[in-house]
Amino acid sequence: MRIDIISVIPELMQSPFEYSIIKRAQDKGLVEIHFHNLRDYAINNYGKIDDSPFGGGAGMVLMIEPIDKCINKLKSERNYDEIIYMTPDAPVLNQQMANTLSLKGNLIILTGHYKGVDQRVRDLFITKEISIGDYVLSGGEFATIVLCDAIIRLLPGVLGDETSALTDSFQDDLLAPEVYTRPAVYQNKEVPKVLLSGDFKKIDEWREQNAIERTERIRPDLLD
Ligand code: 6GU
Repeated sequence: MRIDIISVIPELMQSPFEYSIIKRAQDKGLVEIHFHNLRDYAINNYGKIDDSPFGGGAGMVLMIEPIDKCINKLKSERNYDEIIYMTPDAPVLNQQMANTLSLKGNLIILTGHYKGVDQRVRDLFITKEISIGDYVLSGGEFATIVLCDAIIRLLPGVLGDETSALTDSFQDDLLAPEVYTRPAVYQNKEVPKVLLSGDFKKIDEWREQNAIERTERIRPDLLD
């Protein structure tokens, strides 16, 4: 997979890709991440990429020309499966969407900033719009990192144990069951006995039941 990320502040997004699972995925050649600074596609020598909204109002709007130039340069080099715009006024990311996107080859992610982008960018270039939840961030950069992480960890070969992504919370619309490790007793708090029993059929049943109970208590909406 190849992901091209277009942003006004690509620096803000670099370090999360330099550690742990996401770093290893790149080192193994399973994903390539390319950052593009929108400023490099500015319409003048002063680096202009935004302007005030027609009709008035607060904030600046990202202009269409720099985004057009950047997206079209990328599209002239390869085909893209999706051109995604990160914005709070969009469908909210869930595991199903991450699963679907993890099957794609080439993605562009346009990261919004300021008051957003000229609507014609969305109409002309964007194939999918994604929010990461019902709250407002100052820019789409952190949302972009969240989306990339959710996708990359699903790529075959990224997680050591192939089953571990399948047992995540949400893969079957249930929260993950509780987990425990040593010591078996801590300040009089005991690990559920079944987990120490060595009876794997019983353990699987307990985990399934625990997942259902936790989902009913914490996220009943998932069971609707
Ligand atoms: Cl994608 N962008 C911003 N700015 N805020 C958000 C978001 C995205 N998703 C939730 N809040």
